[in-house]
Amino acid sequence: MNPYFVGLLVPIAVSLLLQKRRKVEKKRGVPVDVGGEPGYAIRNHRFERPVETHWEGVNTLAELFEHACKEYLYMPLLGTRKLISREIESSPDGRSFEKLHLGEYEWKCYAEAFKSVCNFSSGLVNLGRQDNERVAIFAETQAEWQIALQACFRQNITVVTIYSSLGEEALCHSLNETEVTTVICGRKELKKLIDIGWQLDTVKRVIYINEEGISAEVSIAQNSTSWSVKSFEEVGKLGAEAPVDANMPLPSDVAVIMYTSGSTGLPKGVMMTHRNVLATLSAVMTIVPELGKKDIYMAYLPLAHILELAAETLMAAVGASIGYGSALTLTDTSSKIKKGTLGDASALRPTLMTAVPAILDRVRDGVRKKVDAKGGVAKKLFDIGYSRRLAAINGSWLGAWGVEKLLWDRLVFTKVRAILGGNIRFVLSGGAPLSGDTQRFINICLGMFKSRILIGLCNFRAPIGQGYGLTETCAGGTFSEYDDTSVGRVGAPLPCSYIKLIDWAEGGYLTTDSPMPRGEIVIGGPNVTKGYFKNEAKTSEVYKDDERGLRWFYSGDIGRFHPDGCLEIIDRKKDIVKLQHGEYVSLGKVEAALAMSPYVENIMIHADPFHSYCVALVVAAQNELERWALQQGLAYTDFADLCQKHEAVVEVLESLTKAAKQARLEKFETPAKVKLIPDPWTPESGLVTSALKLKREVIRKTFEDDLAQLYA
Ligand SMILES: *[C@@H]1O[C@H](CO)[C@@H](O)[C@H](O)[C@H]1NC(C)=O
Ligand SMILES: *[C@@H]1O[C@H](CO)[C@@H](O)[C@H](O)[C@H]1NC(C)=O
Ligand SMILES: *[C@@H]1O[C@H](CO)[C@@H](O)[C@H](O)[C@H]1NC(C)=O
Ligand SMILES: *[C@@H]1O[C@H](CO)[C@@H](O)[C@H](O)[C@H]1NC(C)=O
Ligand SMILES: CC(=O)N[C@H]1CO[C@H](CO)[C@@H](O)[C@@H]1O
Repeated sequence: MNPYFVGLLVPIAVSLLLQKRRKVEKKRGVPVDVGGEPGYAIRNHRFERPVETHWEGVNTLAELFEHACKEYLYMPLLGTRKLISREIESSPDGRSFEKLHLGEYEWKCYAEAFKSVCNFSSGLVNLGRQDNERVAIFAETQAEWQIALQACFRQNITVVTIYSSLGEEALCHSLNETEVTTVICGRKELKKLIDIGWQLDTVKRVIYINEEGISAEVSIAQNSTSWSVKSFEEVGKLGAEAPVDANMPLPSDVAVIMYTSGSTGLPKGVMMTHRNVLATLSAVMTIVPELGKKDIYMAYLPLAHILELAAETLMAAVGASIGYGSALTLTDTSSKIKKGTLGDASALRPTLMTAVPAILDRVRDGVRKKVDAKGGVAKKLFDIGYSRRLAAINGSWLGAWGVEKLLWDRLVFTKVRAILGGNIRFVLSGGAPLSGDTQRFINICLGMFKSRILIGLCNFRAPIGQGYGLTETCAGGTFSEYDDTSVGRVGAPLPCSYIKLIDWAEGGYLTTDSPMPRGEIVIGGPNVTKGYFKNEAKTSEVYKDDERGLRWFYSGDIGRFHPDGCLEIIDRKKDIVKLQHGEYVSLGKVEAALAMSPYVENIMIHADPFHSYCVALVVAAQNELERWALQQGLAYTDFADLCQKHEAVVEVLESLTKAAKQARLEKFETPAKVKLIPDPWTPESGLVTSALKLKREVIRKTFEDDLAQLYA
């Protein structure tokens, strides 16, 4: 026989055999017997007891950082881009945009970072900080943030974190409630502080991070407040001149009080101990493959978000490098990047990044738009490549066939990967459930086949891991493993958590449901935080200690367990409304289904218990709607006017009804009326959180009159 022929046959045969074996589903979570309220509980398949620390002899975050700095001395840790120029561009309609030209990354190594941390931490003490006084970090994600954080840990100082996008009232509340004496901030934030200065009883010191143009604010603060105002460098210098011994915390000491932007009411401060955060980091260590010195991490999400804080702390523990950027400068086409210059990802070429679903949705839409715009051969190629890969991931060996794989890689996917720098091997998505569609798209476009032994035998590695966790559980929860290519699920419990479902009879979710147990998600383990700061009532409402000494957090989310032990989030208790005739409408589910309509940029379903139908507020997708209007020859003055047109409303409603039919929604779930909104919902407008989740209460209030009209 022709030896080439044999050479071809063997891998095919082996891969077919393997494929048969793969059909036996891997168990990722297994049932476990736990205390507390009865339910159906699952643990990680590899760990019988929740893990607490991955690093021997390390029990706090302060020890962890010191340990890493001593080991990785001259490896790069913190990278920042230098600003080359700032320009103002104006568009034809008179609006102006700021564009940045940024340089290469400049690095601080572990040893240098450690020195900065020690100096800053000594400086804080020298400034006159007393025991028990808390420090707030209120700034955008940047290297100084991380240095300040580690500096506080070394002096057993509890750090209060605040979302940059929180409103004035919430900001006042958080600083006041925690009696913060020292605030570390950037320019924008200093401005906000000055505005509310008269309400801040406890603040004595402000440390500002030097940014272009901050001197104006500094001089206002110096003239009009009683604060002692110092720059970040001054404090470091103060510490270098008079070093102070470290005052290391205990594992049970509170490391961070994190104020989360609640969708209702004032934000609540979640108290996280060093042990809590360490347990989460240790768990993630076991899950992301081969995390270490070779990794470069793209840091751009808000550090006041537990996902980012945990990710960066972990990177600094394993010898990886952290390059700082921002959501507005992430890619070459990001809105603040000067045309023809590099975005953060292209300059950094990261291997790892975190993302919230909204950002991945944008990447997906961006690629789709580009491909559609090219049309012709390019689009055909993309479509074929995409479907071949989909088939390959699905387990058909042909698509994974080496040569073909390389071909598609060259032709199509290299270009897509280049958007995020070309080296991404893992994206951690959290903050909200990722749509299956986006997850599949990113998997296919960014995924890599790891060939083993023979070129034809390739293992597909999903580049995206979806986590489910909450600030209250210190981001501990579930995590989808890298070899899990299914979509729409959030994976098995992290090794630091048990996940339990308990009955929610009123909503119709029971652990005895078939084919899968369903119920409210309750999370237990060493990662579950102490509770809300100065809020006993709320804490005891959602946290419970069981008779075996384990602490549980009641998430309010509804989930179900697949037979392999992976969790799927299917609903939220708060987001289910009972209509007049007793039917339940799950707002999130309906919104996700209707978002498939091309006219929808954002959508909120509103259901009123006194009516038998629901209605929708739709932020209209300008491009699509204007294109349709053009086709129809519909005349209008501007987009706001188009959104008012009866014809446009009818068109969108029809499109929504179609999407609802496709998703097999019930009639009562399909909105009967719709209001089109021309202006996008952004965190700045306060209508969505910084993770771009809807703030239902705020939106309802803002569009009160419109909603009333829809029900009139
Ligand atoms: C750390 O600070 C807290 C209060 O801020 C205090 O209760 C605790 O005892 C301190 N820990 C150590 C090891 O000094
Ligand atoms: C700040 O807190 C104190 C009590 O700790 C309270 O009396 C005061 O009204 C609060 N101020 C604001 C602006 O919330
Ligand atoms: C602050 O005070 C200094 C000196 O008293 C003065 O030169 C400066 O203009 C003042 N700045 C502002 C913003 O009022
Ligand atoms: C992949 O598999 C799923 C279910 O196993 C199936 O529904 C889908 O059609 C398959 N897709 C392709 C492109 O083969
Ligand atoms: C706050 C909290 O729940 N702490 C617990 C963490 O886990 C250890 C051991 O699993 C418990 O002893 C703590 O009480």
